[in-house]
Amino acid sequence: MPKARAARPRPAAAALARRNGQTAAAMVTDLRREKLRFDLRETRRDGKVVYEWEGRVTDPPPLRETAALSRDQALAIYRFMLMNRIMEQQLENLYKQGQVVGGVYFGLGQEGCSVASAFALGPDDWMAPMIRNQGSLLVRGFAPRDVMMQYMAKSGSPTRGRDGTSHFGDLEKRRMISPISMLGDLIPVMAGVCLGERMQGREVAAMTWIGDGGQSTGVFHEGVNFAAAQRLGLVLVIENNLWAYSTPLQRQVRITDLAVRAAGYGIPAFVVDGTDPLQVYEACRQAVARAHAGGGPTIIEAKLMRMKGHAIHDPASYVPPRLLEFWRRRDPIVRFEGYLTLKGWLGESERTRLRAEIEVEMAAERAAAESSPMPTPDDVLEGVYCERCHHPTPHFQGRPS
Ligand SMILES: Cc1ncc(C[n+]2csc(CCOP(=O)(O)OP(=O)(O)O)c2C)c(N)n1
Ligand SMILES: [Mg+2]
Repeated sequence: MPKARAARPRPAAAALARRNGQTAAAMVTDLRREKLRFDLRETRRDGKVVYEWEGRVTDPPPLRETAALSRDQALAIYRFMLMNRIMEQQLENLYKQGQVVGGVYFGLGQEGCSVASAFALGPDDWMAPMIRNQGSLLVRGFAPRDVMMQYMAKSGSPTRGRDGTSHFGDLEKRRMISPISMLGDLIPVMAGVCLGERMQGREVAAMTWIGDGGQSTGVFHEGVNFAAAQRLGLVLVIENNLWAYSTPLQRQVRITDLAVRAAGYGIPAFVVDGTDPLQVYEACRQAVARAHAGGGPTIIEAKLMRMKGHAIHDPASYVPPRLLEFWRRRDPIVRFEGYLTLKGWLGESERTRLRAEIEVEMAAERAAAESSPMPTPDDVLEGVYCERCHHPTPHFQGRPS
């Protein structure tokens, strides 16, 4: 009979947790000052599915203070948010004037999340925005005219009129991967970007965004798991805006906080109020620092609301009006203005001046976009594939010794 092995002493719970990684609960840090307490009830009226909102329309708490942002940085974020909103108002006007080829997508109510998350990236980090992250493009150095020309399919647009929405990137200067319309597929791409950088001896952060709908794809799982297993610096912002087109979150998943999925990959996550740019910045900054240190990926779930339809064609009549009213009170720009005013960083006259300045700037951007000619038929076959416009050279030949 084999000799019985002496029973090993049971490690203390704390030591066990250290060895096995943290527990699921410990891995999610909730930075919110307000928990959302409402539900949707699905009923039928005249044979049609109708959603009724069960909750109270309350006022939001003040924003969460962070020492991570200086006055100048906070004001820069505010300016980008305003630009984001005013640019989208111009895009809506351009569409209504028949100048847009195709649709227009808006990030109304999500400006604070788009801007503050991108703001947390360093110059060597990468990003890959989704359609609603037009604010992140501004942070990364694109001009509003680039976005406008893109929607108008003008020859001066980043894709020289070959695409009518957001499918453009900039590998050379801005370290930006073009959005991929197949939801979820940017995640493994960004994990691959981190891997490529590591093979060249650099640990970087690669940020991308995904919606509550997009996080249900299989490739989300594959991508996040790969990044986790390889400890790649993926920073994944889940913009949980409660609707995936006309499907409410409750119809799609049995969990309330999508961040808890992180435990399945053994990685940390944050839950933040997506209408509070300070929380978004704080969580993303920590995630970026972790990526730079080779610590692996982080998920940040931002709770917010898509304040318009899926795109301009969609009146979003399926959204209960009181739900919109609840979130209208959480307008990120209004909330941030309140914070900046309380801090004494933004006075009434400065606010008016800034807004007027951006209006003028945006009108000039629009005029420049309008004056760009449409592409001509003779070069329609050019600029789709690389015609020696790039000079790809292998950066990496073999493993670093
Ligand atoms: C893999 C995949 N499935 C379906 C679609 C079609 N589609 C485009 S956007 C969208 C809804 C996305 O909702 P969500 O991810 O919550 O993002 P939101 O629009 O709310 O920002 C769908 C289903 C797609 N582009 N890719
Ligand atoms: Mg959504």
